[in-house]
Amino acid sequence: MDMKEKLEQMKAEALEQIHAENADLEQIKIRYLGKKGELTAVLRGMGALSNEERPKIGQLANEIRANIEAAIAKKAQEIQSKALDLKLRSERLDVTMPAKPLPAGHLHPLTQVQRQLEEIFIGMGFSIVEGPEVELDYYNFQALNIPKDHPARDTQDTFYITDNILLRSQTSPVQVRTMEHRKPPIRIISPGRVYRSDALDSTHSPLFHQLEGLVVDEGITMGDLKGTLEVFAKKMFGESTRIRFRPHHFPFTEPSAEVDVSCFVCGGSGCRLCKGEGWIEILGAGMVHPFVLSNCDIDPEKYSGFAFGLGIERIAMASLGIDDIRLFYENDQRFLSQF
Ligand code: 2U9
Repeated sequence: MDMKEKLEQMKAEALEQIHAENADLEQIKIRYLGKKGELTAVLRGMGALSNEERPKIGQLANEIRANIEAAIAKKAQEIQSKALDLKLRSERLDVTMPAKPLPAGHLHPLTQVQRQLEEIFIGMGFSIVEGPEVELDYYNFQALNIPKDHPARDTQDTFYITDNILLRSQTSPVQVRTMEHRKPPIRIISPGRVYRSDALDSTHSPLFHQLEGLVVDEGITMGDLKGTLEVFAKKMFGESTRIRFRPHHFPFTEPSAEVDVSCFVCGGSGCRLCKGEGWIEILGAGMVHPFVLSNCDIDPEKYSGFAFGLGIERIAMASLGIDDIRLFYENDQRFLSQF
């Protein structure tokens, strides 16, 4: 085989390898074009050629080198664009697809019930007021007609910080503070955290939430209290709900009452929720004691008022059918996500 044929054959071989499916271009380059490559070896043997043939073969060899180089470059380009194509296809993204919904949380059941209560009273013209949870003994007890030696202090035993500073055991100090700097007419509710040194069990917690209400104006009567609570009960538990007042005693109201609603599960005939009673106790209320009005510089001869107080946990447990108060504070998603 003369040199020309050898070169042509080498070219054909090289091109065939380049065009093969899984061509290793780097290997092919070394094999044919490298310093110890086949083309280089052929060129080395050119000394044996005649003067006439040498430039022709030289030219042919250069052409073949250029051909192989071009074929390798073209194939490399193809491999690259094929890979890019594959990558693009596998990463294809439809930007018009709707986004995956993010799991959204919701309000704590106690907050839901608190908001529901607030809405009802706002609808009746009350405004919301808030106050400190760390209080003076004066605002939590003394101004409310509960002096230092009063037995009511036992049932509302709270956490003392000093002799005169404590965690409030009711939200009533908020109303006292309001009466001190705002004169009647007053129509407010005070929702918030309160504290009592009770052991934690299924119905007691050392931290719980209250919502209290206060109305003070000229000519406020027990009839206003009953009407207000009746509207509240119907809005909260359903239009067929009735209310019942039972005489009671609170130091800060006179007269005082505990208030029941007709059972919203059985309608009054007796069931598991109302323990066969037909009635569920939901709040305490009464006419603001004249001493309390005087303590706040409001003339009890001119003004009268009513007040009420309820435990938000108690309302939430009754209306949501929850039998253990501790569930509210454990932050267990299996519980919370049900509401
Ligand atoms: C002022 C005057 C009077 C607030 C009242 C109650 C009756 C009451 C309890 C309900 C369940 C507390 O959470 S509970 O244990 N509250 O029965 N609260 S009257 O009376 C006031 C408040 C402020 C200045």
